[in-house]
Amino acid sequence: MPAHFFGAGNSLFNATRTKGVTDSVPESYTGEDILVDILAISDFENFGSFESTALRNGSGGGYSKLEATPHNLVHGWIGGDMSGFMSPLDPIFWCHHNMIERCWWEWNISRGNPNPNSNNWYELSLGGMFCDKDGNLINNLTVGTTALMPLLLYQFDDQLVPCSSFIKGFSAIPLNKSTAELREFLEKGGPFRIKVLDQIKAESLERIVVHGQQENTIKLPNAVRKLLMAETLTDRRYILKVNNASIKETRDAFVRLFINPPKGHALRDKDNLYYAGSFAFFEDGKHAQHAGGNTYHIDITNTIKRLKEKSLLKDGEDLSISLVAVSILDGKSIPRGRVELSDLEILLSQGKPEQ
Ligand SMILES: [Cu+2]
Repeated sequence: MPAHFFGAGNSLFNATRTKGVTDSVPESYTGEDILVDILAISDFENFGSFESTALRNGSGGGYSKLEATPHNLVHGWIGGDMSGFMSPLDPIFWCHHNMIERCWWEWNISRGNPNPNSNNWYELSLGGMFCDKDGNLINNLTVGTTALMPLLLYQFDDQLVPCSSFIKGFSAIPLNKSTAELREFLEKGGPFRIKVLDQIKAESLERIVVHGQQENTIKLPNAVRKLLMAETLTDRRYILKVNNASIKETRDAFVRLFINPPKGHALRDKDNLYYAGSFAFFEDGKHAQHAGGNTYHIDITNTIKRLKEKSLLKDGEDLSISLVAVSILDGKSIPRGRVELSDLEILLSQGKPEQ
């Protein structure tokens, strides 16, 4: 936690935080290997979030890796105002979001992955949410406009691209695109979801309650095992879709998923052989029971490959998924009943986004 954000009388200080100047965000939330994995995802739907028709939950949206893990985890870990929808009250919010944007910049502009070519995304209004420098409400801002900001307003100083003369005093490092080409690329977008080749509901029974560092193991139907055992072609990916996940009372928990762990195996960190991914919550705990809960996409391809290589996933044997709820703040157990989800689906998808 940067020291600039602490100290009595400091306008950057916010007393509601649960973390102090001596704390560091755990490596398992935002470490280099975490970001390397996220930035390697080529479709927006699995990199950031799903297509949505409104900003808040219940609009058909869903969380993917950048948003479900580093974004949500840092919000919850800092705590206080930062853990919910009033997070911009804490000045450290702007640093956190700038870092998320830096990741987006790297993914979108440096690596050339397109933003969604969908009007639901591009034309989604942010009107009435921001002011100009004179304090007047801005009513005509859209998500699409924000995608152009690296060309119109500001850039990251180690990633300068050719831009308008608006930014003075920087010598731009040319990418292999001109300003006009880059603008066209940003305005046009591209395919943003991978093609689903096969889809199996793993569980659509009563709600699954996830609690503590105990196993919440769900046996998967044989059809799922068959799907996962099918030869893994290089351009195939396995995505676990978690539906209707919700959290009660607090929002300081996240869920880790493990595939086929042996009975009694201690399920703890991301370095575990069976670890498949995680997702965290970001919502107002008091109003968290909106219809439907949250949806998440978790790419489990690498875990499946690893388990197959080590013969820990075999034909003819049971296949299970274990879910463990962990406190974001201290890694400790979460009381029974705090986290619930209702069904899981496994999607077999094509690796590259398609129109
Ligand atoms: Cu945020």
